[in-house]
Amino acid sequence: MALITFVRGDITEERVDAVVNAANSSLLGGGGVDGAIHRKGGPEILAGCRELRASRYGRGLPTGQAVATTAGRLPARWVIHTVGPVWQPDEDRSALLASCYRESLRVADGLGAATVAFPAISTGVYGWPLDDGARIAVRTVREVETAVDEVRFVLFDDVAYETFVGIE
Ligand code: AR6
Repeated sequence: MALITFVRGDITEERVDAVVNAANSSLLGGGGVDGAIHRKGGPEILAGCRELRASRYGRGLPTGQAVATTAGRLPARWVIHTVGPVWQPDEDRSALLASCYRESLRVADGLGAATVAFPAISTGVYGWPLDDGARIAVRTVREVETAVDEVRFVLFDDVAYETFVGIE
């Protein structure tokens, strides 16, 4: 079981082996965490994503799955891209959100990453309520069997930080 830690900050500044990106299926960039990672990490990350689109993921990365590229100029070795579900009030998509955390850690294990930073997947542009997104994130990571030593949740503001820290 990994040690779980929480910090307030910008995920692109974390010194970890792998940074998880809240991407979209296209893998070709976007706003929020995704935009920040590509801006700061530089064109090598996008080049890696384009290669994935030209090979294994011709139709894009499905929701709930994860795949790694270089981290370019970020102070990390890899970016693990995962696609969170868009919040749907009339449909329970929690299993897909839990899958993002589980699959990202499975990819991290495959890479031999010891430290992994996660953002609050789906709780921005994709509209997932923060409380619920935090509960799924923390509880899923607690239950996963992984060789990762530390899972660090990197929360962008005080509200997100307090919410994650308060999950029982
Ligand atoms: N560091 C840490 N957390 C951040 C940062 C940052 N630099 N920037 C935003 N957050 P989002 P999603 C927080 O929208 O909801 C993109 O366009 C933010 O406050 O990045 O999964 C993709 O291409 C929020 O709590 O991801 C997809 O199309 C959390 O990170 C779509 O957005 C996630 O917000 C994915 O939406």
